[in-house]
Amino acid sequence: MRFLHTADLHLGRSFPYEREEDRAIGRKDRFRTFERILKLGIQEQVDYLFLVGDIFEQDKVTAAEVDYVLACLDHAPFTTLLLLGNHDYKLYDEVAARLPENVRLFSNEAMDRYEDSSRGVVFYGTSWTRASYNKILQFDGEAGDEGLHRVLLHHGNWSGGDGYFPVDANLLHAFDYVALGHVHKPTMYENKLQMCGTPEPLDHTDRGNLGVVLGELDEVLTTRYVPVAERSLKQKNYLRRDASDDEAIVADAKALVRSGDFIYSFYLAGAYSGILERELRRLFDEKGILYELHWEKDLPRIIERMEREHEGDLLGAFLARAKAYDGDEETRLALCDLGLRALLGEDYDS
Ligand SMILES: [Mn+2]
Repeated sequence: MRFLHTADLHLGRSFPYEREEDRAIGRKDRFRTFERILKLGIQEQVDYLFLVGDIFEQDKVTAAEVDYVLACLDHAPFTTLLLLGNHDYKLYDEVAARLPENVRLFSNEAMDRYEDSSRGVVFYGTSWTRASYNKILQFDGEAGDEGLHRVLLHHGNWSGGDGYFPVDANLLHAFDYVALGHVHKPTMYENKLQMCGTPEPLDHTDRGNLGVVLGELDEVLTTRYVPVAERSLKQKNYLRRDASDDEAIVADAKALVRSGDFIYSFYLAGAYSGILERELRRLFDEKGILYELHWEKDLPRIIERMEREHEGDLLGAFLARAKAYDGDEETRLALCDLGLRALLGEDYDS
């Protein structure tokens, strides 16, 4: 029995880009990745595609998009085993009403069992019915499984007592493969227990060449992690001591941003420069690449210096009022930062 195992596509959502037009691209990326996963399944002639929860982002995906996904699965030459997780459980009735013949949706009422005796395998799984569960998935063993390989599909953590429906770690012995979803980082606990991770980056920590698990379960189990992501994250840190570093930073960034296959995250530390920031943004925008730019500023130190330098003028008066603003420390700092930028523009260099 050959299979592909994926989860956490969160179709309808995007990588959290700063700009709305980038988020529209990020949203599309996830559908392209879904299509690539289907293609991979066809190429690899798998018998099953495991979709282990959070395939959709229930509050962001449209009904037409759900239909599109189901139509794609309908045309696939393999069987899809689908269960819904904490981000798509509300779509249960909608999906159940439109379910293609070759898609099996695991019940959201009890642990569901699906036997494929011709391939000598039995699958267990359950869909979520709510956003969090303070219970542990348990399995008492079923009669009638003799001579069959047992596979568990589950959306939740392995072991651990969180509110996200973890699996009872003691039942590892009962299964030949445990296909988990939910945590976005791929984690191969052991060969027969795998958290596949998201196949397309969803936040700044989803690094690496993300993919899906391709496996074969017969006498033995073999699995392989196959990259499928549309884009991967590239991160670069720059330290700007003063204006004399600008030329080198721009040259380095220019040499780096060659490919649209990446999401570039630039982290700048040291002396802030509005001029450098604008120059970098213009460079990246011209190349049409997807990026984000963050300054790690030592704001308290900058504000302190500004207060000293601008005691008695308009800027000093603004800072005094902003510092007295009724909010938390982070809000006050952000307010000072925003005001300094508005009042000083490109001269806002620390
Ligand atoms: Mn989840």
